[in-house]
Amino acid sequence: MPLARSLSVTSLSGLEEWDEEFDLEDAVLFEIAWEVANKVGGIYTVIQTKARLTAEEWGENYFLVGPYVESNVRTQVELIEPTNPVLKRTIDKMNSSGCKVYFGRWLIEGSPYVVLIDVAFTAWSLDSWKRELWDLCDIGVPWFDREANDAVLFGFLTAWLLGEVTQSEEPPHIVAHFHEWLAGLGLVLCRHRKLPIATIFTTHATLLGRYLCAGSVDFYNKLADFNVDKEAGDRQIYHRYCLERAAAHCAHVFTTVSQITAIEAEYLLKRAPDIVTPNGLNVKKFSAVHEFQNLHAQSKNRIQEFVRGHFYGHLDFNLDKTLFLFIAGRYEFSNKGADIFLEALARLNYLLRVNHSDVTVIAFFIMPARTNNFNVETLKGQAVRKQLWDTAQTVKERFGKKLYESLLVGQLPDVSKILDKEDFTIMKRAIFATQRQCQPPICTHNMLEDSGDPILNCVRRIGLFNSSADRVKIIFHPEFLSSTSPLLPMDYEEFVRGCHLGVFPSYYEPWGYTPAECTVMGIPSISTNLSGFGCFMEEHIADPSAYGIYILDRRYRGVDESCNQLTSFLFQFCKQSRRQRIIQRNRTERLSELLDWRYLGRYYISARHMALAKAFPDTYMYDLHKPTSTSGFRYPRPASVPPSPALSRHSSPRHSEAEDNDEDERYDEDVEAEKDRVNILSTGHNQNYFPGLK
Ligand code: G6P
Ligand code: 1S3
Repeated sequence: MPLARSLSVTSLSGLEEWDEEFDLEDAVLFEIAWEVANKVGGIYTVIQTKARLTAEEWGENYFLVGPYVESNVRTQVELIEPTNPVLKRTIDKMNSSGCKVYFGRWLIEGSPYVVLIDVAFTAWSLDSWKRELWDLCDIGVPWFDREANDAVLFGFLTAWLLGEVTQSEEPPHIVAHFHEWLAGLGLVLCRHRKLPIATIFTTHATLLGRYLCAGSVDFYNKLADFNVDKEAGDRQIYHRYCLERAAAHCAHVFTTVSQITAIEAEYLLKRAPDIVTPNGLNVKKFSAVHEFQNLHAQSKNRIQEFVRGHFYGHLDFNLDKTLFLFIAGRYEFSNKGADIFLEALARLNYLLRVNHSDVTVIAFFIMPARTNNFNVETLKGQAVRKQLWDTAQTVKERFGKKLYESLLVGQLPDVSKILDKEDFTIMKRAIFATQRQCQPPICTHNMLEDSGDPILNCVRRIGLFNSSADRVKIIFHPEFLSSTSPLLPMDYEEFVRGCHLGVFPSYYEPWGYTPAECTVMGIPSISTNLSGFGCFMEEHIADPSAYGIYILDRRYRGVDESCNQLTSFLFQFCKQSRRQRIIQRNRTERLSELLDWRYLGRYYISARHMALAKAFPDTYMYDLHKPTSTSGFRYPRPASVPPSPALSRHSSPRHSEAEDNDEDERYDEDVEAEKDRVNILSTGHNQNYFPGLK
């Protein structure tokens, strides 16, 4: 097989240079997951964003293995003949034995090779493989669990594939990295068949953790007490749980995506991870600092347009003083913290009202639920807005024509006559069309389970119905965003950029990509100390809130107290001036390098080296005492402005409350960035803080 290269990964302050000398010349990496070229949830993001860095490191020796899903392949994968002779032989052999295995390039950054397996095509083997699984490990998979059946097929097929690769004349050193329980059986079989393969298993969320948290249990305080077999049995997921636990125990190296999931795994899967592999992102840095601020302004304008339509007839608030908050993700009402977000919004509404605030808050809930399309009232809102725009354009044209004709004959127009009766009629008709008997809708779609929907029921209970008196308005969009939507034609990234604050007060969140994505786009966010992301940021930033990373305490406080803390974060945020928001966004964006795979990829590299050394001790050595944790590394507190944005004074001596103009904002941004830079350098915190700046 062609040669692979080793890689030097960006180092940040407080961490020694990362330039691992590990000879990977005859090693090959397979990464196996159900979400390869198949978006289901967060694992897709992990694999897709990491591909570029991994492909740089492993070159032609990197292969992703996933399920063949025709609709995905049509849009994301270029099918080609296998480039590698060993793989070609393997795939041909499997295909001539009744399987359907495809080879191609996944059309994402890094264009990694993918091996895609059509599990349905081999469904005829399901019964015999299930019997084998039972004979081997006493795990019985019930016929009705479709996902588990897929996991069995996928597991046997990936083990078959890897087994064939090891049969070549000069087999390479193989590392096989399996993600999540759905791919875990392949690992168990590789070990049982004693294949010469270094194996890694990563869990992104434990099955039991997710199920237990969704119920009403005091999860984190009871972690040590759960009778795991009974709990899994009660929830009818015992067979899945066994597959997950077996994979965790059979792996040479076991990893979790965060420290909090490490603790969870230790109690629920009964194995502590060998290393934590936090999730990164593929960060694209803009060459100019202001570029992402401009993008915020552009996207915000588009959200404002939508709001103009949604609230037609009730636009009695100042859009320039309206803040857009949002929560987004899988619709797990309490796991994702939508419950306490709503409660905090009700309390915020009260605070804004009694304090006679002129700020309005619009909170978007982007969580997919079962619907049968947009509702009429919502679509009508956008149609009315469009009609008003068209009317304004018509009158403007007529007005312009009359003005032009008057100037042509050398006269100033008679302003009292320039709009005639017809113009007024057109305008009055348009205004009449904006009359509305009902309040602006909460939900943009017709919900199939309206009466049982947790968000809608909570809104009914707290009474936030988008009335004029309310300072907090709610819009529930129960579908993921798309740039082709007739209602809100924006993709997720554009939408996030246009908002002011992402709110993710999750109770169960092994990592949490949503606040991480906000950070790299320079949008502040609220997460919790029960989420992997929140804990990671708390560990690595001296004063997270100064950087727009608000971390809610859901670990040591009761629900009501956490809710009060969330309300206070929101209220403080509402009190910021535009200038303070701009400065805060600049700071938030500065953290993005911390979340870049170029930096976080090092943990995956370590896990692979560790696995190779365990599986092939004669060829590879790994110093198990080598520091791989980031402990000790911390971003310093920003120098220029006191930590809490609510208390901070403006850093420019020229400032007065009245002058909130962009010139001054720009000046402040630059002054602030420079002060922080000087501080970092002079405190010696940061020999290598910004790449290229030593
Ligand atoms: C960006 C733009 C500014 C704009 C500001 C609005 O910084 O570059 O021109 O004034 O966004 O910020 P806001 O927090 O009020 O949406
Ligand atoms: C899981 O996806 P989820 O949203 O179901 O895996 C993600 C990727 O590791 C992680 O970010 C998330 O917290 C987990 O919950």
